[in-house]
Amino acid sequence: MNQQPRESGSTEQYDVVVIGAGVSGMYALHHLREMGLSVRVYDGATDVGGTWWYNRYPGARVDGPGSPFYCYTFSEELMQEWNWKETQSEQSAVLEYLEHVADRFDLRRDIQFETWVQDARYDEAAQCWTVETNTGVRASAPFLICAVGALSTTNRPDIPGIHDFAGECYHTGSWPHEPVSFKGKRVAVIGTGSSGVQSIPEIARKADHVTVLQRTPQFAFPCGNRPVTPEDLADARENWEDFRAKMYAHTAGFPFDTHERMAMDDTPEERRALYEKLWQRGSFQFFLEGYNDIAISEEANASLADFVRDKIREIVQDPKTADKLMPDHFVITKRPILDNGYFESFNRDNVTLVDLREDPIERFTANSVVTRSGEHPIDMLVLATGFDAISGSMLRLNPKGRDGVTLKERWQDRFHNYLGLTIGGFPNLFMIHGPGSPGVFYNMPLGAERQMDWIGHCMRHLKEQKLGAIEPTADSEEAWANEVSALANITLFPRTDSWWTGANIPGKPRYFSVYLGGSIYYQRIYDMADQGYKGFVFEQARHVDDAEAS
Ligand code: NA7
Repeated sequence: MNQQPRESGSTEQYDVVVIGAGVSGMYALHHLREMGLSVRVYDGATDVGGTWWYNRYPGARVDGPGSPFYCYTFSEELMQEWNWKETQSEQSAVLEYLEHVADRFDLRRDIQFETWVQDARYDEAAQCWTVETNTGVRASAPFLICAVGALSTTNRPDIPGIHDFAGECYHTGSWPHEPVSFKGKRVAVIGTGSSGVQSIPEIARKADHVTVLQRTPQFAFPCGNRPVTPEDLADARENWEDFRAKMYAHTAGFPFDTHERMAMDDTPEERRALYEKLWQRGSFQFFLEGYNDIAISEEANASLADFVRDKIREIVQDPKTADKLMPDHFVITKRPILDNGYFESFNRDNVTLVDLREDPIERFTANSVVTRSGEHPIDMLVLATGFDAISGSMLRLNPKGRDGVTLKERWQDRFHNYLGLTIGGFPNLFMIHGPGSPGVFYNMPLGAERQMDWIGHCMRHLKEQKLGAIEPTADSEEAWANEVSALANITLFPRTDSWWTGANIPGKPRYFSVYLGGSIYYQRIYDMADQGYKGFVFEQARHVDDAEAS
């Protein structure tokens, strides 16, 4: 294959087109270049970072298990030289890391920024994908990799009058690059997921007044941010091979131990003691090192839910406000939230909580939000309303596969796919962190590496066997769908409305679309490869490529 782009008419020719220059697309580019392939990456932003480029709202930080293990693992040198400062890195620190990766591996020369892919279409005769962009650039390649992000397509609520609101309006998922001043302003925040919970305390410290418009009360846990000490870094560096092996083996891709006890194995006193210890330490270890049946057993779940509800009552001074903040779903069945003083914010005089379940929004005016109980004058509206997650960015791209069938048509009732990587009728298209993969339930940089390595393996197989196209069979897609659902149905996750189930987007198929097998997934996808790519069908290559011809 050829490392140089080729021109055919006004269409640039590459071996692979990648859409997205976030964590996944950046690694895809690096890996494919190492394979000797010519690659072009397109991204709408002005620089690398994807999610970390867009989500620069106040308080944004890593809210999963954190640094130094929320990172790439492909380069030991990268690990050895990068100094993480905090366990729950701020958005700017993660972006700095990704910019460093782009510099270090000279990624930007193959990325075209400020370029949206508006159309992606498969040509069956030519066995290739052609993408059209908003800059007029058109490119073709046998392979298309969609690294479009699981949390990229913002969800903007359609509330009467919202477009008449004349004040400043920002979505946390596409926050301005210029500084936003809250000084002297009355701010309304819609949404109390991770973004709302992270931003509300920060906004409350600066604004004149904050009105929190809450639809669903949330469980939130102390983020437990602490400095990454020189000793932590030295340990990670000296024992990097061991840490890396542990990450590969761990169900969520982090080098942590898992707790082998179930909640009811312990007495109520022992349970509370463990919860209290984990609460004091904070961080995502609460879930990874807590009881292993919280997401499975109703009784176990209730024991933790009660503990957190008690904490909310302890922290929030006004009992009526505390009542409104009481979550009533199974704990952790919405994305667990790590907070930095969220519940304490409601003890401030300048923060008001509106419970939209009893006092719904009726409309916006030019300078207020009107709920059933009355009008709240505001200068700024912050939409912390989340994303059309996991499948939303693929649907926004809406590629056209065989016979011009669009992904929207193919995915009307369910996000049909095989191994979370490929889609029937869309040959040679690969998704990273798409539906049907562990995606958002796994260390995302590591997950991207592992999926991309498999994709590279698959491309090599096609090349060696002189095959021109690969796609899954309908049977294998159905079997995979059953496996995804069977795993999810063991748990309580499908029983709660969340962006994991698509319930946050009106009209979206409602089912739990993440593969919950954790690291077993990576064994499964390589097993399929070892069995001759079981579940796929192939077409012979119709064209001899330039490299072979020369
Ligand atoms: P989330 O977790 O989807 O939270 C969105 C919030 O916005 C949530 O509280 C929603 O309530 C609320 N929402 C959404 N639409 C509306 C309308 N129309 N009216 C009122 N409230 C609404 O998104 P985040 O950005 O906070 O977090 C996404 C992930 O990014 C996060 O998990 C991290 O991984 C990073 P609901 O709960 O649906 O009733």
